[in-house]
Amino acid sequence: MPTPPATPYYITTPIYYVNDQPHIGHCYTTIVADAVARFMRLAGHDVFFLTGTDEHGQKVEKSAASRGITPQELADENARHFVTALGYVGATNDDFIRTTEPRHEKQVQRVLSTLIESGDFYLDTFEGWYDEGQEEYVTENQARERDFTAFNGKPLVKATEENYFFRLTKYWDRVREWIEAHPEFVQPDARRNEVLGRLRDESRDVPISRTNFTWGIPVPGNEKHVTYVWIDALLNYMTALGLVDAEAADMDASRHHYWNASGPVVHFIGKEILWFHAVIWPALIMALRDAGRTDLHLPDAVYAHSFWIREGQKMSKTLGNFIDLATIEAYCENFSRDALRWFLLTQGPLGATDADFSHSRFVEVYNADLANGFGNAASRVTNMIVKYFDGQCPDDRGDPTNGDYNWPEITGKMIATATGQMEQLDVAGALRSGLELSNRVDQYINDTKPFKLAKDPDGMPEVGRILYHCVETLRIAAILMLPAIPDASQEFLTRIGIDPTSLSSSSLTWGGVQPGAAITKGEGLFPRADVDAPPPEVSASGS
Ligand code: ME8
Repeated sequence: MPTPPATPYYITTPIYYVNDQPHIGHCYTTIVADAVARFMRLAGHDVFFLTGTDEHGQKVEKSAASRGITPQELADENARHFVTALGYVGATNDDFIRTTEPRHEKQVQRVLSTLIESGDFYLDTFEGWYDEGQEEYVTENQARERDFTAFNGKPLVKATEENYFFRLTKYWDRVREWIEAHPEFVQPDARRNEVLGRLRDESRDVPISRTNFTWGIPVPGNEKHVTYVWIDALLNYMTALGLVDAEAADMDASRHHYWNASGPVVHFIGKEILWFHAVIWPALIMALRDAGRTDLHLPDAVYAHSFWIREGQKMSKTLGNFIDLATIEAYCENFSRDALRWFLLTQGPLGATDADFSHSRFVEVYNADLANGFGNAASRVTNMIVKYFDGQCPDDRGDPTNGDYNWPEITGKMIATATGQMEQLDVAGALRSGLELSNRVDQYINDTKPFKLAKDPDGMPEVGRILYHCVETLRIAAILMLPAIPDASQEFLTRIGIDPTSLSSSSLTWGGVQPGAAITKGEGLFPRADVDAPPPEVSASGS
Protein backbone atom coordinates (compact mmCIF):
# COMPACT_ATOMS: atom_id res chain seq x y z
CA MET A 1 0.00 0.00 0.00
CA PRO A 2 1.38 3.44 -0.82
CA THR A 3 2.00 5.50 2.31
CA PRO A 4 -0.49 8.35 2.66
CA PRO A 5 1.03 11.81 2.17
CA ALA A 6 2.36 13.28 5.42
CA THR A 7 0.11 15.82 7.14
CA PRO A 8 1.54 19.31 6.83
CA TYR A 9 2.49 21.27 9.93
CA TYR A 10 3.19 24.99 9.61
CA ILE A 11 4.95 26.66 12.51
CA THR A 12 6.29 30.20 12.81
CA THR A 13 8.12 32.57 15.15
CA PRO A 14 7.62 36.33 15.17
CA ILE A 15 9.80 38.06 12.62
CA TYR A 16 12.28 40.06 14.68
CA TYR A 17 12.97 43.78 14.43
CA VAL A 18 16.32 44.61 12.90
CA ASN A 19 16.82 47.79 14.88
CA ASP A 20 18.30 45.65 17.64
CA GLN A 21 20.64 42.71 17.97
CA PRO A 22 19.33 39.26 18.82
CA HIS A 23 19.13 38.31 22.50
CA ILE A 24 17.96 35.40 24.60
CA GLY A 25 14.26 36.28 24.12
CA HIS A 26 14.46 35.94 20.35
CA CYS A 27 16.51 32.77 20.70
CA TYR A 28 13.95 31.35 23.11
CA THR A 29 10.92 31.67 20.83
CA THR A 30 13.00 30.30 17.98
CA ILE A 31 14.17 27.29 20.03
CA VAL A 32 10.63 26.52 21.20
CA ALA A 33 9.33 26.55 17.63
CA ASP A 34 12.37 24.56 16.55
CA ALA A 35 11.73 21.87 19.14
CA VAL A 36 8.13 21.50 17.99
CA ALA A 37 9.25 21.45 14.35
CA ARG A 38 11.84 18.74 15.06
CA PHE A 39 9.36 16.65 17.01
CA MET A 40 6.67 16.94 14.35
CA ARG A 41 9.14 15.93 11.63
CA LEU A 42 10.04 12.85 13.69
CA ALA A 43 6.35 12.12 14.12
CA GLY A 44 6.03 12.02 10.33
CA HIS A 45 4.60 15.47 9.53
CA ASP A 46 5.63 17.49 6.51
CA VAL A 47 6.83 20.50 8.50
CA PHE A 48 7.44 24.05 7.35
CA PHE A 49 9.18 26.12 10.00
CA LEU A 50 9.43 29.85 9.29
CA THR A 51 11.32 32.65 10.98
CA GLY A 52 12.77 35.93 9.74
CA THR A 53 13.19 39.64 10.25
CA ASP A 54 10.83 42.62 10.35
CA GLU A 55 12.77 45.35 8.60
CA HIS A 56 10.52 48.35 7.99
CA GLY A 57 9.18 51.12 10.21
CA GLN A 58 10.12 54.29 11.95
CA LYS A 59 12.30 52.62 14.57
CA VAL A 60 14.57 51.11 11.95
CA GLU A 61 14.69 54.40 10.05
CA LYS A 62 15.62 56.28 13.25
CA SER A 63 18.24 53.75 14.42
CA ALA A 64 19.86 53.81 10.99
CA ALA A 65 19.89 57.63 10.91
CA SER A 66 21.51 57.77 14.34
CA ARG A 67 24.31 55.56 13.02
CA GLY A 68 24.64 57.46 9.75
CA ILE A 69 23.77 54.46 7.60
CA THR A 70 20.75 53.65 5.42
CA PRO A 71 17.88 51.60 6.83
CA GLN A 72 18.68 48.88 4.31
CA GLU A 73 22.28 48.75 5.50
CA LEU A 74 21.12 48.44 9.09
CA ALA A 75 18.64 45.75 8.10
CA ASP A 76 21.29 43.80 6.19
CA GLU A 77 23.71 44.01 9.10
CA ASN A 78 21.26 42.92 11.77
CA ALA A 79 19.50 40.31 9.64
CA ARG A 80 22.95 38.69 9.43
CA HIS A 81 23.18 38.68 13.24
CA PHE A 82 19.81 36.96 13.44
CA VAL A 83 20.93 34.33 10.96
CA THR A 84 24.09 33.82 13.05
CA ALA A 85 21.94 33.41 16.15
CA LEU A 86 19.89 30.73 14.41
CA GLY A 87 23.11 28.83 13.72
CA TYR A 88 24.21 29.05 17.37
CA VAL A 89 21.02 27.65 18.71
CA GLY A 90 20.69 24.99 16.02
CA ALA A 91 17.43 26.14 14.46
CA THR A 92 16.18 24.01 11.58
CA ASN A 93 14.00 26.66 9.94
CA ASP A 94 12.95 25.98 6.36
CA ASP A 95 13.07 29.61 5.33
CA PHE A 96 14.12 33.00 6.67
CA ILE A 97 11.88 35.75 5.40
CA ARG A 98 12.94 39.39 5.30
CA THR A 99 10.22 41.96 4.80
CA THR A 100 12.40 44.02 2.45
CA GLU A 101 12.49 41.16 -0.05
CA PRO A 102 10.56 41.81 -3.30
CA ARG A 103 8.58 38.57 -2.89
CA HIS A 104 7.13 39.94 0.35
CA GLU A 105 6.72 43.58 -0.71
CA LYS A 106 4.90 42.70 -3.92
CA GLN A 107 2.38 40.53 -2.09
CA VAL A 108 1.82 43.12 0.64
CA GLN A 109 0.98 45.64 -2.07
CA ARG A 110 -1.51 43.16 -3.53
CA VAL A 111 -3.19 42.96 -0.13
CA LEU A 112 -3.38 46.73 0.08
CA SER A 113 -4.92 47.19 -3.33
CA THR A 114 -7.36 44.34 -2.69
CA LEU A 115 -8.55 45.76 0.63
CA ILE A 116 -8.64 49.38 -0.55
CA GLU A 117 -10.84 48.17 -3.38
CA SER A 118 -13.07 46.11 -1.07
CA GLY A 119 -13.46 49.11 1.23
CA ASP A 120 -11.93 47.49 4.34
CA PHE A 121 -8.94 49.86 4.06
CA TYR A 122 -10.09 53.50 3.80
CA LEU A 123 -8.61 56.98 4.14
CA ASP A 124 -9.37 59.12 7.24
CA THR A 125 -7.74 61.31 9.85
CA PHE A 126 -6.22 59.88 13.02
CA GLU A 127 -5.89 61.84 16.19
CA GLY A 128 -4.48 60.14 19.22
CA TRP A 129 -1.49 58.58 20.89
CA TYR A 130 1.35 56.57 19.44
CA ASP A 131 3.88 54.30 21.14
CA GLU A 132 6.97 54.78 19.01
CA GLY A 133 8.93 51.93 20.57
CA GLN A 134 6.20 49.40 19.91
CA GLU A 135 5.07 51.05 16.65
CA GLU A 136 1.58 50.86 18.12
CA TYR A 137 -1.43 53.19 18.14
CA VAL A 138 -3.00 53.68 21.56
CA THR A 139 -6.53 54.85 22.35
CA GLU A 140 -7.22 57.73 24.72
CA ASN A 141 -8.40 55.26 27.38
CA GLN A 142 -5.39 53.01 27.09
CA ALA A 143 -3.09 56.03 27.10
CA ARG A 144 -4.65 57.18 30.37
CA GLU A 145 -4.40 53.69 31.88
CA ARG A 146 -0.71 53.60 30.99
CA ASP A 147 -0.17 57.07 32.36
CA PHE A 148 0.77 58.28 28.86
CA THR A 149 3.89 56.13 29.01
CA ALA A 150 5.10 53.87 26.23
CA PHE A 151 6.11 50.21 26.74
CA ASN A 152 9.76 51.26 26.91
CA GLY A 153 9.12 53.90 29.57
CA LYS A 154 9.29 56.90 27.26
CA PRO A 155 6.31 59.26 26.87
CA LEU A 156 3.60 58.45 24.34
CA VAL A 157 3.61 60.76 21.34
CA LYS A 158 0.56 62.77 20.25
CA ALA A 159 -0.21 62.12 16.60
CA THR A 160 -2.60 63.73 14.11
CA GLU A 161 -2.30 62.23 10.70
CA GLU A 162 -4.12 61.31 7.54
CA ASN A 163 -4.06 57.55 7.52
CA TYR A 164 -5.52 54.59 5.84
CA PHE A 165 -7.60 52.67 8.38
CA PHE A 166 -8.50 49.02 8.65
CA ARG A 167 -12.21 48.48 9.32
CA LEU A 168 -11.56 46.29 12.37
CA THR A 169 -15.00 47.19 13.76
CA LYS A 170 -16.55 45.07 11.02
CA TYR A 171 -14.68 41.97 12.21
CA TRP A 172 -14.58 42.64 15.96
CA ASP A 173 -17.55 40.44 16.90
CA ARG A 174 -16.56 37.69 14.48
CA VAL A 175 -13.09 37.52 15.98
CA ARG A 176 -14.50 37.45 19.52
CA GLU A 177 -16.92 34.67 18.61
CA TRP A 178 -14.11 32.73 16.98
CA ILE A 179 -11.93 32.98 20.08
CA GLU A 180 -14.84 31.98 22.30
CA ALA A 181 -15.66 28.96 20.14
CA HIS A 182 -12.01 27.82 19.71
CA PRO A 183 -10.35 27.62 23.11
CA GLU A 184 -7.08 26.40 21.57
CA PHE A 185 -6.78 29.42 19.25
CA VAL A 186 -5.23 31.68 21.90
CA GLN A 187 -2.96 29.92 24.41
CA PRO A 188 -2.30 29.74 27.27
CA ASP A 189 -5.71 30.34 28.88
CA ALA A 190 -4.65 33.41 30.85
CA ARG A 191 -3.77 35.14 27.59
CA ARG A 192 -7.04 34.10 26.00
CA ASN A 193 -8.98 35.69 28.86
CA GLU A 194 -6.95 38.84 28.48
CA VAL A 195 -7.81 39.15 24.79
CA LEU A 196 -11.47 38.35 25.38
CA GLY A 197 -11.51 41.03 28.09
CA ARG A 198 -10.18 43.59 25.66
CA LEU A 199 -12.69 42.49 23.04
CA ARG A 200 -15.47 43.39 25.44
CA ASP A 201 -14.46 47.06 25.08
CA GLU A 202 -15.84 49.18 22.32
CA SER A 203 -14.44 48.30 18.92
CA ARG A 204 -12.37 50.72 16.86
CA ASP A 205 -10.73 50.81 13.47
CA VAL A 206 -6.95 50.84 13.26
CA PRO A 207 -4.66 53.15 11.31
CA ILE A 208 -2.58 51.10 8.86
CA SER A 209 -0.46 53.66 7.04
CA ARG A 210 1.94 56.45 7.97
CA THR A 211 3.09 59.58 6.17
CA ASN A 212 5.72 61.04 8.51
CA PHE A 213 8.53 58.74 7.38
CA THR A 214 9.35 56.75 4.28
CA TRP A 215 10.91 53.44 5.33
CA GLY A 216 8.04 51.12 4.52
CA ILE A 217 6.08 49.57 1.69
CA PRO A 218 4.35 52.36 -0.32
CA VAL A 219 0.58 52.14 -0.54
CA PRO A 220 -0.22 51.49 -4.20
CA GLY A 221 -1.80 54.53 -5.82
CA ASN A 222 -1.02 56.87 -2.90
CA GLU A 223 2.68 56.53 -2.36
CA LYS A 224 3.19 59.26 0.21
CA HIS A 225 1.69 56.66 2.56
CA VAL A 226 3.80 53.75 3.70
CA THR A 227 2.21 50.63 5.12
CA TYR A 228 2.04 50.41 8.91
CA VAL A 229 4.80 48.03 9.93
CA TRP A 230 2.47 45.65 11.75
CA ILE A 231 0.26 44.99 8.71
CA ASP A 232 3.41 44.50 6.66
CA ALA A 233 4.88 42.16 9.31
CA LEU A 234 1.85 39.95 10.00
CA LEU A 235 1.49 39.23 6.32
CA ASN A 236 4.88 37.46 6.30
CA TYR A 237 3.12 34.30 7.45
CA MET A 238 1.23 34.27 4.15
CA THR A 239 3.78 35.79 1.79
CA ALA A 240 6.54 33.31 2.68
CA LEU A 241 4.33 30.55 1.30
CA GLY A 242 3.28 32.64 -1.72
CA LEU A 243 -0.28 32.63 -0.48
CA VAL A 244 -1.30 36.16 -1.42
CA ASP A 245 -0.16 36.09 -5.02
CA ALA A 246 2.56 33.60 -5.91
CA GLU A 247 2.81 34.78 -9.48
CA ALA A 248 3.32 38.45 -8.60
CA ALA A 249 6.05 37.33 -6.18
CA ASP A 250 7.78 35.08 -8.73
CA MET A 251 6.98 32.06 -6.61
CA ASP A 252 5.08 28.91 -7.39
CA ALA A 253 2.38 26.98 -5.56
CA SER A 254 4.73 24.40 -4.05
CA ARG A 255 4.34 25.78 -0.51
CA HIS A 256 0.61 26.39 -0.59
CA HIS A 257 -0.27 23.06 0.99
CA TYR A 258 1.46 24.01 4.27
CA TRP A 259 -1.56 26.10 5.16
CA ASN A 260 -4.53 23.92 4.42
CA ALA A 261 -7.35 22.26 6.26
CA SER A 262 -5.55 19.02 7.09
CA GLY A 263 -2.56 20.41 8.99
CA PRO A 264 -2.14 22.82 11.88
CA VAL A 265 -0.91 26.40 11.51
CA VAL A 266 0.81 27.47 14.73
CA HIS A 267 2.25 30.88 15.61
CA PHE A 268 4.62 31.10 18.59
CA ILE A 269 5.02 34.65 19.90
CA GLY A 270 5.76 36.59 23.09
CA LYS A 271 2.90 37.94 25.19
CA GLU A 272 3.52 41.60 24.29
CA ILE A 273 2.43 41.11 20.67
CA LEU A 274 -0.65 39.04 21.37
CA TRP A 275 -3.25 41.61 20.31
CA PHE A 276 -1.80 41.82 16.82
CA HIS A 277 -1.80 38.05 16.41
CA ALA A 278 -5.01 37.16 18.19
CA VAL A 279 -7.21 39.98 16.86
CA ILE A 280 -5.75 42.03 14.00
CA TRP A 281 -4.35 38.99 12.19
CA PRO A 282 -7.52 36.87 12.08
CA ALA A 283 -9.51 40.00 11.17
CA LEU A 284 -7.14 40.64 8.29
CA ILE A 285 -7.52 37.07 7.05
CA MET A 286 -11.31 37.42 7.29
CA ALA A 287 -11.13 40.65 5.28
CA LEU A 288 -9.03 38.96 2.60
CA ARG A 289 -11.47 36.09 2.54
CA ASP A 290 -14.44 38.44 2.21
CA ALA A 291 -12.63 40.16 -0.66
CA GLY A 292 -12.15 36.81 -2.39
CA ARG A 293 -8.34 36.99 -2.30
CA THR A 294 -7.92 33.88 -0.17
CA ASP A 295 -9.84 30.93 1.21
CA LEU A 296 -7.38 30.23 4.05
CA HIS A 297 -8.71 28.97 7.36
CA LEU A 298 -7.70 30.92 10.46
CA PRO A 299 -4.52 29.77 12.23
CA ASP A 300 -5.07 26.92 14.68
CA ALA A 301 -3.04 28.32 17.54
CA VAL A 302 -1.42 31.53 18.63
CA TYR A 303 0.75 30.59 21.59
CA ALA A 304 1.90 33.65 23.52
CA HIS A 305 4.59 32.77 26.03
CA SER A 306 5.74 34.99 28.87
CA PHE A 307 9.14 36.61 29.32
CA TRP A 308 12.59 35.67 30.44
CA ILE A 309 13.89 37.90 33.16
CA ARG A 310 17.49 37.81 34.45
CA GLU A 311 18.49 37.08 38.02
CA GLY A 312 15.08 38.40 39.09
CA GLN A 313 15.15 41.61 37.03
CA LYS A 314 13.42 42.58 33.82
CA MET A 315 15.90 42.65 30.93
CA SER A 316 16.09 46.06 29.35
CA LYS A 317 18.37 48.32 27.38
CA THR A 318 18.49 50.81 30.23
CA LEU A 319 19.69 48.19 32.69
CA GLY A 320 22.01 46.78 30.03
CA ASN A 321 21.33 43.29 31.36
CA PHE A 322 20.16 41.53 28.20
CA ILE A 323 21.49 38.05 27.73
CA ASP A 324 23.03 38.84 24.38
CA LEU A 325 24.60 36.69 21.71
CA ALA A 326 28.04 36.83 23.32
CA THR A 327 26.62 35.47 26.59
CA ILE A 328 24.65 32.83 24.73
CA GLU A 329 27.85 31.82 22.94
CA ALA A 330 29.70 31.61 26.28
CA TYR A 331 27.04 29.27 27.71
CA CYS A 332 27.13 27.14 24.58
CA GLU A 333 30.91 26.85 24.77
CA ASN A 334 30.98 26.11 28.49
CA PHE A 335 28.08 23.73 28.76
CA SER A 336 27.12 22.91 25.13
CA ARG A 337 24.37 24.14 22.88
CA ASP A 338 22.21 21.24 24.02
CA ALA A 339 22.54 22.37 27.62
CA LEU A 340 21.31 25.86 26.77
CA ARG A 341 18.42 24.51 24.71
CA TRP A 342 17.41 22.07 27.44
CA PHE A 343 17.42 24.77 30.09
CA LEU A 344 15.45 27.25 28.00
CA LEU A 345 12.94 24.66 26.85
CA THR A 346 12.25 22.97 30.17
CA GLN A 347 12.51 26.00 32.47
CA GLY A 348 11.19 28.66 30.12
CA PRO A 349 8.14 30.94 30.39
CA LEU A 350 5.78 28.90 28.23
CA GLY A 351 2.98 29.43 30.71
CA ALA A 352 1.50 32.63 32.02
CA THR A 353 4.37 33.58 34.34
CA ASP A 354 7.82 34.94 33.58
CA ALA A 355 10.87 32.73 34.07
CA ASP A 356 14.19 33.67 35.62
CA PHE A 357 17.47 32.98 33.87
CA SER A 358 19.71 32.52 36.88
CA HIS A 359 23.11 30.96 36.57
CA SER A 360 22.78 28.81 39.67
CA ARG A 361 19.49 27.39 38.42
CA PHE A 362 21.06 26.70 35.05
CA VAL A 363 23.81 24.62 36.63
CA GLU A 364 21.38 22.85 38.93
CA VAL A 365 19.12 21.81 36.03
CA TYR A 366 22.09 20.87 33.86
CA ASN A 367 23.49 18.56 36.51
CA ALA A 368 20.19 17.01 37.52
CA ASP A 369 18.68 16.38 34.08
CA LEU A 370 21.62 16.03 31.74
CA ALA A 371 24.82 15.14 33.64
CA ASN A 372 23.29 12.92 36.35
CA GLY A 373 20.18 12.14 34.31
CA PHE A 374 20.33 11.18 30.66
CA GLY A 375 24.12 11.45 30.34
CA ASN A 376 24.74 9.17 33.31
CA ALA A 377 22.18 6.57 32.22
CA ALA A 378 23.70 6.53 28.74
CA SER A 379 27.24 5.97 30.01
CA ARG A 380 26.17 3.39 32.60
CA VAL A 381 24.49 1.27 29.93
CA THR A 382 27.08 1.62 27.16
CA ASN A 383 29.93 1.01 29.67
CA MET A 384 28.36 -2.24 30.82
CA ILE A 385 27.75 -3.46 27.26
CA VAL A 386 31.37 -2.68 26.38
CA LYS A 387 32.65 -4.31 29.58
CA TYR A 388 30.51 -7.46 29.67
CA PHE A 389 29.80 -8.05 25.97
CA ASP A 390 32.85 -6.61 24.24
CA GLY A 391 30.71 -3.86 22.85
CA GLN A 392 28.37 -6.23 21.03
CA CYS A 393 24.76 -5.50 21.73
CA PRO A 394 23.16 -8.45 23.60
CA ASP A 395 19.60 -9.60 22.94
CA ASP A 396 16.60 -9.87 25.24
CA ARG A 397 16.12 -13.57 24.54
CA GLY A 398 12.69 -12.87 23.15
CA ASP A 399 11.33 -11.34 26.34
CA PRO A 400 11.00 -7.54 26.55
CA THR A 401 9.48 -7.77 30.05
CA ASN A 402 10.95 -8.28 33.48
CA GLY A 403 8.68 -8.48 36.52
CA ASP A 404 6.80 -5.19 36.73
CA TYR A 405 8.76 -3.81 33.83
CA ASN A 406 6.90 -4.33 30.56
CA TRP A 407 9.17 -2.25 28.38
CA PRO A 408 7.16 -2.11 25.13
CA GLU A 409 4.20 -0.99 27.21
CA ILE A 410 6.18 1.53 29.29
CA THR A 411 7.86 3.06 26.25
CA GLY A 412 4.68 2.95 24.14
CA LYS A 413 2.77 4.84 26.82
CA MET A 414 5.51 7.42 27.16
CA ILE A 415 5.69 7.95 23.40
CA ALA A 416 1.91 8.48 23.33
CA THR A 417 2.11 10.86 26.30
CA ALA A 418 4.94 12.90 24.79
CA THR A 419 3.24 13.05 21.41
CA GLY A 420 0.00 14.24 23.00
CA GLN A 421 1.88 16.84 25.03
CA MET A 422 3.70 18.15 21.97
CA GLU A 423 0.46 18.31 19.98
CA GLN A 424 -0.96 20.41 22.84
CA LEU A 425 2.18 22.57 22.64
CA ASP A 426 3.25 21.46 26.12
CA VAL A 427 6.84 21.42 24.91
CA ALA A 428 8.45 21.19 28.35
CA GLY A 429 6.11 18.35 29.36
CA ALA A 430 6.91 16.34 26.24
CA LEU A 431 10.65 16.68 26.78
CA ARG A 432 10.36 15.71 30.42
CA SER A 433 8.55 12.56 29.35
CA GLY A 434 11.70 11.61 27.43
CA LEU A 435 13.82 12.30 30.49
CA GLU A 436 11.45 10.30 32.67
CA LEU A 437 12.00 7.29 30.44
CA SER A 438 15.73 7.65 30.83
CA ASN A 439 15.27 7.91 34.62
CA ARG A 440 13.25 4.67 34.54
CA VAL A 441 16.29 2.95 33.04
CA ASP A 442 18.42 4.15 35.95
CA GLN A 443 15.84 2.84 38.37
CA TYR A 444 15.70 -0.49 36.53
CA ILE A 445 19.48 -0.88 36.77
CA ASN A 446 19.31 -0.13 40.50
CA ASP A 447 16.50 -2.67 40.91
CA THR A 448 17.95 -5.52 38.83
CA LYS A 449 21.66 -4.90 39.52
CA PRO A 450 23.18 -6.34 36.32
CA PHE A 451 26.64 -5.40 37.64
CA LYS A 452 26.14 -7.91 40.47
CA LEU A 453 24.64 -10.62 38.27
CA ALA A 454 27.66 -10.30 35.97
CA LYS A 455 29.91 -11.67 38.69
CA ASP A 456 28.51 -15.15 37.97
CA PRO A 457 29.05 -16.43 34.40
CA ASP A 458 25.66 -18.18 34.57
CA GLY A 459 24.07 -14.77 35.11
CA MET A 460 25.32 -13.39 31.80
CA PRO A 461 22.24 -14.21 29.66
CA GLU A 462 20.12 -12.33 32.21
CA VAL A 463 22.58 -9.42 32.22
CA GLY A 464 22.34 -9.30 28.42
CA ARG A 465 18.56 -9.30 28.56
CA ILE A 466 18.49 -6.45 31.06
CA LEU A 467 21.01 -4.41 29.12
CA TYR A 468 19.06 -4.84 25.91
CA HIS A 469 15.97 -3.46 27.67
CA CYS A 470 18.09 -0.56 28.88
CA VAL A 471 19.76 0.36 25.63
CA GLU A 472 16.54 0.08 23.64
CA THR A 473 14.62 2.21 26.13
CA LEU A 474 17.39 4.79 26.07
CA ARG A 475 17.20 4.84 22.27
CA ILE A 476 13.56 5.87 22.55
CA ALA A 477 14.32 8.37 25.33
CA ALA A 478 17.07 9.88 23.17
CA ILE A 479 14.66 10.33 20.26
CA LEU A 480 12.03 11.93 22.51
CA MET A 481 14.67 14.31 23.89
CA LEU A 482 16.23 14.99 20.49
CA PRO A 483 14.10 18.09 19.81
CA ALA A 484 15.87 19.73 22.78
CA ILE A 485 19.31 18.12 22.74
CA PRO A 486 19.93 17.20 19.10
CA ASP A 487 23.73 16.96 19.34
CA ALA A 488 23.94 14.61 22.34
CA SER A 489 20.96 12.59 21.23
CA GLN A 490 22.41 11.99 17.78
CA GLU A 491 25.82 11.19 19.25
CA PHE A 492 24.26 8.62 21.56
CA LEU A 493 22.22 7.07 18.74
CA THR A 494 25.38 6.73 16.64
CA ARG A 495 27.16 5.03 19.56
CA ILE A 496 24.42 2.40 19.72
CA GLY A 497 24.45 1.71 16.00
CA ILE A 498 21.50 3.86 14.90
CA ASP A 499 21.88 6.21 11.96
CA PRO A 500 20.44 9.49 13.28
CA THR A 501 19.87 10.79 9.76
CA SER A 502 17.39 8.07 8.96
CA LEU A 503 14.95 8.49 11.84
CA SER A 504 11.28 8.36 10.98
CA SER A 505 7.97 7.88 12.75
CA SER A 506 8.63 4.11 12.76
CA SER A 507 11.73 4.74 14.90
CA LEU A 508 9.30 5.31 17.76
CA THR A 509 8.43 1.64 18.19
CA TRP A 510 10.08 -0.98 20.37
CA GLY A 511 12.95 -2.99 18.89
CA GLY A 512 15.12 -0.51 17.00
CA VAL A 513 18.50 -1.48 18.45
CA GLN A 514 19.89 -4.50 16.64
CA PRO A 515 21.34 -7.32 18.77
CA GLY A 516 24.93 -7.77 17.67
CA ALA A 517 25.33 -4.08 16.77
CA ALA A 518 28.64 -2.50 17.78
CA ILE A 519 28.15 -0.29 20.85
CA THR A 520 30.77 2.25 21.84
CA LYS A 521 30.99 4.25 25.04
CA GLY A 522 32.83 7.43 24.04
CA GLU A 523 33.26 10.40 26.34
CA GLY A 524 30.57 11.48 28.78
CA LEU A 525 27.79 13.27 26.92
CA PHE A 526 27.34 15.86 29.67
CA PRO A 527 30.30 16.22 32.07
CA ARG A 528 29.20 17.32 35.54
CA ALA A 529 29.35 21.05 36.12
CA ASP A 530 30.93 22.70 39.15
CA VAL A 531 28.14 24.40 41.09
CA ASP A 532 30.57 26.82 42.68
CA ALA A 533 32.22 27.99 39.47
CA PRO A 534 31.32 31.54 38.37
CA PRO A 535 29.14 32.11 35.28
CA PRO A 536 31.03 31.65 32.00
CA GLU A 537 33.11 34.60 30.98
CA VAL A 538 31.79 36.57 28.05
CA SER A 539 34.37 37.59 25.47
CA ALA A 540 34.44 41.36 25.03
CA SER A 541 34.25 41.18 21.25
CA GLY A 542 30.89 39.38 21.29
CA SER A 543 29.41 38.65 17.87
O1 ME8 B 1 7.84 42.39 18.20
N1 ME8 B 1 11.58 36.72 26.88
O2 ME8 B 1 9.84 41.94 17.13
P1 ME8 B 1 10.89 41.90 18.36
C1 ME8 B 1 11.07 35.88 25.97
N2 ME8 B 1 8.81 42.56 14.82
N3 ME8 B 1 10.88 36.23 24.68
C2 ME8 B 1 11.21 37.45 24.29
C3 ME8 B 1 11.76 38.40 25.20
C4 ME8 B 1 11.94 37.98 26.56
N4 ME8 B 1 12.47 38.76 27.50
N5 ME8 B 1 11.99 39.54 24.53
C5 ME8 B 1 11.62 39.31 23.23
C6 ME8 B 1 8.52 42.24 17.18
N6 ME8 B 1 11.16 38.05 23.09
C7 ME8 B 1 7.84 42.31 15.83
C8 ME8 B 1 7.11 41.02 15.59
S1 ME8 B 1 5.63 39.36 14.08
C9 ME8 B 1 4.60 39.49 12.76
C10 ME8 B 1 6.36 40.94 14.28
C11 ME8 B 1 10.70 37.41 21.84
O3 ME8 B 1 12.23 41.90 17.73
C12 ME8 B 1 9.20 37.13 21.85
O4 ME8 B 1 8.91 36.14 20.92
O5 ME8 B 1 10.57 42.94 19.34
C13 ME8 B 1 8.68 38.44 21.35
O6 ME8 B 1 7.36 38.37 20.87
C14 ME8 B 1 9.66 38.76 20.24
O7 ME8 B 1 10.92 38.31 20.76
C15 ME8 B 1 9.68 40.23 19.89
O8 ME8 B 1 10.67 40.46 18.98
